[in-house]
Amino acid sequence: MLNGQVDPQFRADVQKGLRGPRRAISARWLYDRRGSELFDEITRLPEYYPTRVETELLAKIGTELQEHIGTSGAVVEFGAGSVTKTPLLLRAVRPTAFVPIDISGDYLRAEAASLSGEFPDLLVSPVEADFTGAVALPAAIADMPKLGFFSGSTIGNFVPRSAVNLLRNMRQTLGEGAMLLIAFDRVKPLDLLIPAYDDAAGVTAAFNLNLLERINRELDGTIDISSFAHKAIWNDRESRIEMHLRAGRDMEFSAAGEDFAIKAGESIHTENSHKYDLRSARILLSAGGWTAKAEWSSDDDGFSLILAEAMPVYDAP
Ligand code: AVJ
Repeated sequence: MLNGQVDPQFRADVQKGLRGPRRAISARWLYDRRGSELFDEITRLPEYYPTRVETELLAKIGTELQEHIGTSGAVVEFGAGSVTKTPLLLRAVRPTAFVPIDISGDYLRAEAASLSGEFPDLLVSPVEADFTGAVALPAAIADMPKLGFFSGSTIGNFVPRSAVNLLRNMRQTLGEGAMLLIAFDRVKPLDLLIPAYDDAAGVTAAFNLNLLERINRELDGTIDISSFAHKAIWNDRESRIEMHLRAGRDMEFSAAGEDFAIKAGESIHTENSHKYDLRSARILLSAGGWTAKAEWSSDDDGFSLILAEAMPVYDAP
């Protein structure tokens, strides 16, 4: 929320998303200030392995990664970076320039400031944009070899069709010949997967329920939040964890100037987190114009980083 102004897209998404019969609200609205704090807390939970495992993996593969891509050039990071993961990559690659792309200018300025201490010679050139579309990069890096970085297994938030669009746009943004280091969370036993999205301390539940708080706060909602419950379910057909908010009783409420009703047991779908095996990850990349060149996985094969290249595309066999 900027200066008390509500994002009109949030209003429209909530109006459409609460109407039913398939109630769903885009996961991007989970990340207001409070939601981002809660996600930060999630990354430190014992059950939430992705952040920890990816950080360890990045620290381990540094030298090998450098051999694949060489030094110099520009690293382009898609989406909110991390204060631990991004420096690990920059230390390994030692690029001339670093271009973080994020929708939040505040976030970008904070990241640029925190990096300038450790990397005084690095040209940091943030771009405030929606990275799901093609992005115009700063002219200063036009002639540099480029490495895209898409961490966190955030690709999993997108249904395959949107994930492919995103990968194609990344290719458009970075250009043919560019490389992309991208994280995929892997399919794994449910006794590991479910607790990662439904932790004992209830932080993920609070993260999910905060969406309703945000609707009440920003869109004058009258939702009885205590009558909703966080659910994390495995959708095997779609190979994904889904977060839902399930109504515990029949309810009527208003939000964004409209009236809504929901019955006990019905739910609002709030997030997808797709899990891949290496073959499906390669096919997804390939559909987006990227060829996997190297792969690194955690010891238990629970999480992978893939280095892909935007090679010329040949459609014929
Ligand atoms: C930020 C999209 C990688 O899907 O694991 C964590 C978000 N949601 N717990 C994920 C999330 C619930 C996270 N990503």
